Amino acid sequence: SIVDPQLRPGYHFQPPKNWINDPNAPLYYKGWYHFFYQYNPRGAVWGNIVWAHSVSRDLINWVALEPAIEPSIPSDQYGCWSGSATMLPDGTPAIMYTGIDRPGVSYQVQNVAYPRNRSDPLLREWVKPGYNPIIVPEGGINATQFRDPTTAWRAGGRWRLLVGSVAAAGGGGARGAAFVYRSRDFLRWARVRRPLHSAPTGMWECPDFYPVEAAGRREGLDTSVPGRPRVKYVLKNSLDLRRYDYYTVGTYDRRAERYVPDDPAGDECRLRYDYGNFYASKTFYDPARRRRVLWGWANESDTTADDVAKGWAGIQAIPRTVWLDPSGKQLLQWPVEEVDALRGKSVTLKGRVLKPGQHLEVTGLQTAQADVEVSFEVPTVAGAEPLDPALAHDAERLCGARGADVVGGVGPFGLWVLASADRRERTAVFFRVFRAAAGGKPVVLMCSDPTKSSLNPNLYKPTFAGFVDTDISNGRISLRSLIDRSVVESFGAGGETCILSRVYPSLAIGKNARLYAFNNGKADVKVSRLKAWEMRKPLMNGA
Ligand code: DQQ
Repeated sequence: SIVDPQLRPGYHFQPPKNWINDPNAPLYYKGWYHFFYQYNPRGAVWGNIVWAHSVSRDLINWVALEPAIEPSIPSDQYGCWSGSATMLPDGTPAIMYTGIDRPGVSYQVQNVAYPRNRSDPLLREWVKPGYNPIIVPEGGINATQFRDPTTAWRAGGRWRLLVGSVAAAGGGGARGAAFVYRSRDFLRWARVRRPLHSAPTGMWECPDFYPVEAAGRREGLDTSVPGRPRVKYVLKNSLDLRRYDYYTVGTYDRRAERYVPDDPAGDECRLRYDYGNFYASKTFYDPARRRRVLWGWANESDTTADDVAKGWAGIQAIPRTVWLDPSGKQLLQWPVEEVDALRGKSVTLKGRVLKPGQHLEVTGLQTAQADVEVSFEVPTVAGAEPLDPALAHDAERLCGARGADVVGGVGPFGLWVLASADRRERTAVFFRVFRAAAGGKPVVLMCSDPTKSSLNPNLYKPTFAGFVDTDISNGRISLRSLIDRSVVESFGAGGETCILSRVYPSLAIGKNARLYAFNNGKADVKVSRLKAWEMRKPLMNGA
C-alpha cells in the first residue's frame, strides 16, 4: 500500500479495522451516546453489512460493543441496511432499519428492533419482534429503491416516518421521493398516497426530516416538537446519483402531510451540509445538551486496492451541532464543543500582514493532528476580481478553474495544511472574493484544493467548493480546520460553509506535516488572529 500507517486519522470516529459507511440511529440513553454504523465485519470493502455499535460519554471517546443488529430473521437475512432510532414516550428507543429479504435483487423492507433489557444503559442486545417486517413495498413502489427509514415523529396521537425512494419508475430521470408512513400503535403502518416531497434528482437515500428553531437560536428541538409558528423544518436527502447530501429549509403542513421548501429553487440542489466528502448523514436530538447533532460518513479517496492493503476504509466526520442561521435561509454547523477537550499544546499568532504572494509558517507544534482557528481581515474588497456569470452558480467549476495557485484580486488566501517543508505537498483551504453584481454584496467562494496534496499518483483528488453567505465588505472572515492526518475538515465563516476532504501526503506525514497561512491575491490580507492546537488521541474503539 502507498498509504503510510501514520495517515490513519487519530480523533475521527473509526473502528480498529474494516469497512464502514453510513451513520445509523444515533441516540442518547441514560447518560450514554450510542452510535451505530454500517460495517463489514469481514473486510475493507462494502459487503456483509451489519450494524456495528459504539458508546461514548462525550461523543469523542468511544468504546466498541458487539454488533447490535445482524442478519438473523427472514426479513433481514441478506443485509441490515441503514435506519434510525425513535425515542418512545416511555423512554424506550426503537430502531427502524432496512432489511434485504432475498438474494440477488436487493428487495427492501423495513424492520423494527427493541432493546432486550431497558435497564442496560449500554443497550447491548436488540430483539426483532416476530411480526417483522413492519413495512413492505406495496402499491407500485420500486422494491429495490425503498430504504433508510427516518426517526419517527408524533403529532395528534399518530406517528409518522419517512422512507427514501423514487416517485415514479426507476432510472436516472426518476424523481427522488420521501414517502410518509403513519401509525397509531407503532406496529401497523400505512402509507400516505402522496410523498412528503419529491424532486427530479434520482433516488433519495437516507432522508432526514427535523424541526429547527426559526432564526438564529442554537438550541435544538426534539423531532416530535409540537407545531409552533416559530419552527421551521429541514429536509435532507442523500442523492444516490451525485453522492452528496442536499437539504432545504421549509415548512411542514402536518394536515396535508406535505413539506414545502421556502426557496422554490431549493429543489435544484443548492445547499449541502458539506461541499466535500460527506454522505448518508443523519441528525439526532441530544436531550442532555438540548442540541441537534449531525453525523456524516467520509469515504476514502485512495484506491480500493489501498483500502484492502491497509485493512480499513471510511471514517465519520466530527459530530456537528446544527442550527438555523439568523437569515433563516440555511443551517450553521460547528464541531460539538466536546472536541475542544482534545486540544493540547497551542501556538497563537496575532496581527500578521500577508503581502501579495507571501506565506507564513505556524511553528512550534506538530500539525498532522491539529485544530486551527484563524480570523482574516481584508482592508478593502475594491480589487476583487469579476465573476464569470457562466460559473456564478457552480462553485466547484469556479474553484477548478481558479485554484489556490491562480493569482486573484482579493484572495485566494487561507491555509496550507498537511504541507511538506518544501511545500511541494500542500492542501489549500481558502477563500476567494469576487466583485459584487450591481447592488449586491461581494461573492465569497470557499475551496479545498488537494491537487498538490500528495506526490503519490493514483489518488482521487477532487477540488471541492461552496459559496459562503457572508458579507465580507465588513472586512472579516474566519476559518477553522480540523486536521487529522488524512482528514481536513473545514468550517468557513463560523459554519456557514463546510468542506471535508481526504488527502494522503507522501512527505507531509507525522512530524513532517507543516501548517502555513498564505495569500495569493493582489491585496494585503491580515491574519488578525491564528490559534493552532495539537490534538490528543481519544479512546477510539480500541484502534
Ligand atoms: N448505504 C446503505 C443503504 C443506503 C446507502 C447500505 C447509503 O441503506 O441507502 O449500506 O450510503
